[in-house]
Amino acid sequence: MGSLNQTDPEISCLLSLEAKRQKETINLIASENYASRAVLEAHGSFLTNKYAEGYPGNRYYGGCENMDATENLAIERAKKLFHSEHANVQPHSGAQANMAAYYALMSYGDTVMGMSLAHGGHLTHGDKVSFSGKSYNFIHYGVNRETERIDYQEVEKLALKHKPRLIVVGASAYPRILDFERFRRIADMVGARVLADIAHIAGLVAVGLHPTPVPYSDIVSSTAHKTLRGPRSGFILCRKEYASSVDSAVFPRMQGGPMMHAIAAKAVAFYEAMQSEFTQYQQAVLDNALTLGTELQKGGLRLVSGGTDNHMLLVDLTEAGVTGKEAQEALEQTHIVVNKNAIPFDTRPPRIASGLRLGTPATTSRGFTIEEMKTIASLIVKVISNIGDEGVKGQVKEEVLHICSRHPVPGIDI
Ligand code: DSN
Repeated sequence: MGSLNQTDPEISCLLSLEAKRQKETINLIASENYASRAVLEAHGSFLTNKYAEGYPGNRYYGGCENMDATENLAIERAKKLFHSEHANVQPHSGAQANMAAYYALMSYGDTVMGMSLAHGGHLTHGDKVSFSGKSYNFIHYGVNRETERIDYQEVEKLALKHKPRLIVVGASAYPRILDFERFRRIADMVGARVLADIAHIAGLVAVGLHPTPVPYSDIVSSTAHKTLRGPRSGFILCRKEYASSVDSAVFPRMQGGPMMHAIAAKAVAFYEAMQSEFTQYQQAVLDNALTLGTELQKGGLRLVSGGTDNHMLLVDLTEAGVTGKEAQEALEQTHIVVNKNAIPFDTRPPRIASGLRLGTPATTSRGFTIEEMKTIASLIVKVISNIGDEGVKGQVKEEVLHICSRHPVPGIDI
């Protein structure tokens, strides 16, 4: 067997093209990041060869001694990083972490509350097209029309009315602090349990730059690849009393063999997140998001909720007279990559949307400073204010390529 290039030149070529795309674009997708070379090495390793169904010390296959040690390291590091009593590092993704958490806490058909996708929640928080909406009776809460922040009074009212078995706290497009303690108090009024989904904010939580949900939640689910900068995958934290329900929900109920290469890469990411540089990185993510938001506002763009407390911003393009789809496509022509996003109370369908979601985890990993965020904000404003102007887009693209050339992408050396 030869190298990738010799064995499969087509895929090898696509990898090279993607490396070039990642190097030559400014990535403002709030849920993406660049994993380190160490994380990529573990993830791309021969650990993919090994079956290890079961848990450390209790596997269904021989030859698992190194897998046991690897998974134990990942578990211990996750527990230490998040101050949690128990961790399960086997979920393949955030959606699967949520599925396992639901299995551990509910029966099919139970009533559960979660944030509406249209207001910033996630598909797996009960959207009707997702397994979650099909399997459980979801009641959705959202943001207040005036403040565009979670309406805790509405959450309380809905909880008292519907008496859910579980309240899910977490979001994919919410730029403000989540008050986990408040959700716990509401849940306690009706005897509900709390699942905190920290997929987006895990890196900020790990270093204390977002309040931790761990003391206020029964289970915490997360991905490893967003602000946490690990491999594409999920994991679960919980109290000891839920350890066996969570573990049996993940395996054998939901998954078969764990992806040991991904678990090794998660262990590396947890280790990296314990280093002091990681705290500095997360602070820079916040500083960059704040600067990007302030500069966009100076350029005349409206931010949902008036700003950000975390790594992301939601831009309302209504007054700019441009749809999210148009803005995403125009920016992509200039090598600035973003995603269109519904804003709360959006009148447009999600495929068009009235907003853009922007985030700073990836650019910050690449070493962008607040000075560069100011430039990027001005470029975004320029493109949006001149949406059909090819000349402007050409100029912006040149500037973007120049900025990108000064910042190598971590982990990519081809
Ligand atoms: N698709 C992810 C995001 O972009 O937020 C969530 O699963």
